[in-house]
Amino acid sequence: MLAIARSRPPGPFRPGFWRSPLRGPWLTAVFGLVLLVGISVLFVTGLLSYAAYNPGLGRVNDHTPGKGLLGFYLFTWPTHPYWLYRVTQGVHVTLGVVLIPVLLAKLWSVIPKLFEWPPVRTPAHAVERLSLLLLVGGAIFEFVTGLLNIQLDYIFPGSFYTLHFYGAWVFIAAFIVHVGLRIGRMRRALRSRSLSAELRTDTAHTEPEPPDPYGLVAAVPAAPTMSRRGALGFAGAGSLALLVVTAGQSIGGPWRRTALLAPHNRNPGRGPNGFQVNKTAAAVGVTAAAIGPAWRLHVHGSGPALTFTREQLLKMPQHRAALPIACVEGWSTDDQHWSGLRLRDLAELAGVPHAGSVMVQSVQPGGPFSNVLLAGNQIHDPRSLLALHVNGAPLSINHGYPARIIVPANPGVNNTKWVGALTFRT
Ligand SMILES: Nc1nc2c(c(=O)[nH]1)N[C@H]1C(S)=C(S)[C@@H](COP(=O)(O)O)O[C@H]1N2
Ligand SMILES: [Mo]
Repeated sequence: MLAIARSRPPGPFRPGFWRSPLRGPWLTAVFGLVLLVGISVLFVTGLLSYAAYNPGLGRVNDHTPGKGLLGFYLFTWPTHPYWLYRVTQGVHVTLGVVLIPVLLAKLWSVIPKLFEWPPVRTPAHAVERLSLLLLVGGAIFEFVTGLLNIQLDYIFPGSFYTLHFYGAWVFIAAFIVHVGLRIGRMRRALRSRSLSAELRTDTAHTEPEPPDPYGLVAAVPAAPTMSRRGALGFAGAGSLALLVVTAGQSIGGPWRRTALLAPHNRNPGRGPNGFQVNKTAAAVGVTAAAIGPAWRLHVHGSGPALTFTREQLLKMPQHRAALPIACVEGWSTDDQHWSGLRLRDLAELAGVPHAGSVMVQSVQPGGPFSNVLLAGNQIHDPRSLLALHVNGAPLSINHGYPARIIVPANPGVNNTKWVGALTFRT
């Protein structure tokens, strides 16, 4: 041990290397408190997002069939209020983006600890450092996979859910241990200085925090080039800027134009079909032939299969519902006025009036999202439609012509476009 201690490498491993006079337990605790609250909300909204897919319905919807006990909290996702998923997922994605500057500031404030020497002092110290590896690694993994997913669409084909879901549990376990170990220290540190006094202190009057036993305060602090107020303001302004260019994609209305970071066309055109398209028909290989005059809807239930042309569907009683599309990527549309057939009427036609689930199949070839299971409560909600029209016009090809699913509070991905078959089961 002594030999290792003596062989301390140069550079960041030397106590004199880290010289910012701002680092200290108080500043770390302020960022830590914001992350404590924010990450708790991220975790809960993330669990809700997973529940919203109704993975309990079976293999078709469940992208993490090996989850075991981790699905303990799953429940049937409600259809009320109809904007539920728009809010929970909008908060999840927006908050995740907004917390990035705070996460970076927090990591900056503790970075000297990464270069502790000797790297391991005692077995307990080794366990603690390992838990920090899971904590920091887990945080970076969750933020990076989340960001890639919202910016580049499904860069991890089919497995984003698996990675982000298991990553979240690893991360949250390390997070809970970390909070348990540090909450006392955080509270003491927060009480050690007054926030309002810090916010009135300029650079010239900025003094280092008193030396601390944890090694955050610089051993040889440099003269300040920025106040603590400046550091908090810098991170806060970063978060605010991200909020302003992100939140509009979920809030909608005139705010949509401020969503500069939104990956999905901020200006999706005019007219009845002028709202965001996630994937175009061409992008997913839906051919003109598959949705042309030869298209049929096949409805399976208790009796022989029923087959309908679009004209036949249009002659049946049409119902209306004003519902948004809300995507797992955080963007959502404003309420659109859909009309078409009620899923519960189709269930009745199929001879399964008390249907407990329906398997929705798209004419889209292959792909993990062309088959979806919807639950009984979703079928029986009178606003759940197999939509043929939107805002008074026939669905455009990119919005799912000839027919698509629209269900209140349903994650966008389960509102299947270009539907070819429905199979109702009790
Ligand atoms: N067949 C099929 N349906 C689909 C998709 C798809 O790729 N294929 N994308 C889903 C996703 S992820 C979303 S968010 C919504 C978007 O609907 P919109 O493009 O009409 O806005 O459609 C869903 N329905
Ligand atoms: Mo989506």
